[in-house]
Amino acid sequence: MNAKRFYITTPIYYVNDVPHIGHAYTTLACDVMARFMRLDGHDVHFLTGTDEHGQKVEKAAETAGMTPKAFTDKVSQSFRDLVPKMGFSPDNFIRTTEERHYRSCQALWKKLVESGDIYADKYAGWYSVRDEAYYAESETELVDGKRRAIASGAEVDWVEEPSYFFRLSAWQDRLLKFYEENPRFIGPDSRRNEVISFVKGGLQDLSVSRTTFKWGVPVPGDDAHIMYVWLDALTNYITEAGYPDTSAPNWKYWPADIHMVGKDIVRFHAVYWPAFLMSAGIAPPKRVFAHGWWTNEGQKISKSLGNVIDPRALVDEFGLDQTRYFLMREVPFGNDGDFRRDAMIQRMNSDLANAYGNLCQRVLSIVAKNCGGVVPVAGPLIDADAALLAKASGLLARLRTVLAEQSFHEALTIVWDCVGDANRYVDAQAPWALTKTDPARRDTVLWVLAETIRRVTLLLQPYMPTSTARILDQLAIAADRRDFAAWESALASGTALPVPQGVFPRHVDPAAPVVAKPAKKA
Ligand code: ME8
Repeated sequence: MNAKRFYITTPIYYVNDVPHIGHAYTTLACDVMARFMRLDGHDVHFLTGTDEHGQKVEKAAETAGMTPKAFTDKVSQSFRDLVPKMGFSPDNFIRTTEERHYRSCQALWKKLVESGDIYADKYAGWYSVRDEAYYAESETELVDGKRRAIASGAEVDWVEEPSYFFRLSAWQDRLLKFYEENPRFIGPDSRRNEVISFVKGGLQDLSVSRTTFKWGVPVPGDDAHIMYVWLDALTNYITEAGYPDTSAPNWKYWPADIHMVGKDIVRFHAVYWPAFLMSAGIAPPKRVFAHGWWTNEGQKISKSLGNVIDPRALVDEFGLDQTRYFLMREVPFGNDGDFRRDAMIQRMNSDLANAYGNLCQRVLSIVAKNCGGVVPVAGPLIDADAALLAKASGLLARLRTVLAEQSFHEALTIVWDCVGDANRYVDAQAPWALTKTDPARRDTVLWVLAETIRRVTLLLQPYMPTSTARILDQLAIAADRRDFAAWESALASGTALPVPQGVFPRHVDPAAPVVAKPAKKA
């Protein structure tokens, strides 16, 4: 079978510090997307990894009293450890300190030289080590009358050194044409507009090498120069595809379908990266999608405030799938969002325990108690049955549409709308009361509900892989009937079901007990 390919990437993370919620968030979004596309029959390649070069990492190693190599080995491992902890399913984990990556960067550099887009000069200007980025004087301001910084607070240093430049200014019109011809290249639209106006404002040539430190990929033929860490880092996406060997097996994945990024690094991915690639004669990625930033209980997250959110602690306290669900549900993907404990607990109790968990538990318990623990037989359907089944059946198409736009929260809203309908249907049909009066009708109602739970649960697998696996086990769905090819394989009456068990416990906050509201009724 020649499945449609889907290559999705996370940013590669700086190893100057341990993972925080921002890292977990981007990778989680990619993970949900990758799992959804796999279930939908695509040949998926999902890449994450670590960005290990540059001044920032070199300094962090120095502060830790370690060599850059030993330091990056250690911190990179903490990002790798986040993979099982968060239930991520990448196909590979790349490190920019790998040999194959040096080869790829140097090959790309040579292509840029061949195309006439690299020239030697001298850089004199401001540089932020925190952002690993150059800033124009006009973007900086004096803080306390001495140090210069940019608006986000990152300090900048004056840098004056010999440097190679990339002729970015020459790419302005071609980039604008590219955005015009590829309206889906940047999402969401607000970011697309920002990028377009930035490029329209005029592009300066970009300094792409440094001479004042050593921790990076040497410029081919001039190893006094180390490649600019962003040129090095962006290249990871094609290194993984086998570059410069375009006959490598993974090259079939290029161009990438989505680079998922945070809003702060859009410019690098949507301006510099397509310019580098086009200059080297390589197709640019198909889409760059930028998500917003989390605050913590209304406050900007920062190390100095000591309010950094450790995703591992969230999983330990609230559970893996609960954390995954909350992060994807609470904030429209693309917007900024605020992490609040009470909101987390509210969602766990109201959406998961009360609405979805309770639906599964109620239905499966009645089946166990009243139908001999087997999938009941459905008799003739009345309008209410057909309406619920039709709603559930239409979910897959709707999710395909919204997830193609990375609208992760909307997909969940759509599914929960159906869960709400199913709960109202249980109340209206009251199957428990039918045992004495009309057991055949009771069986039909329970079949309709179990089939609805099957469809809903298939779709929730990308978000909550562990809990949904348990629910699908309780519905006795075979492992090879859990992808979307099995969407129309309705529950077979007579199948024996295991004893049901609750999957989403209610959470009582020991710190500040919260009385959760019951699931909303429309
Ligand atoms: O930028 N909320 O690495 P990084 C949400 N190495 N997301 C956040 C966040 C917050 N409070 N804080 C940070 C790099 N992020 C480069 C990438 S790719 C070729 C090179 C996000 O470790 C941020 O937007 O600084 C970015 O996507 C990632 O976490 C941080 O990556």
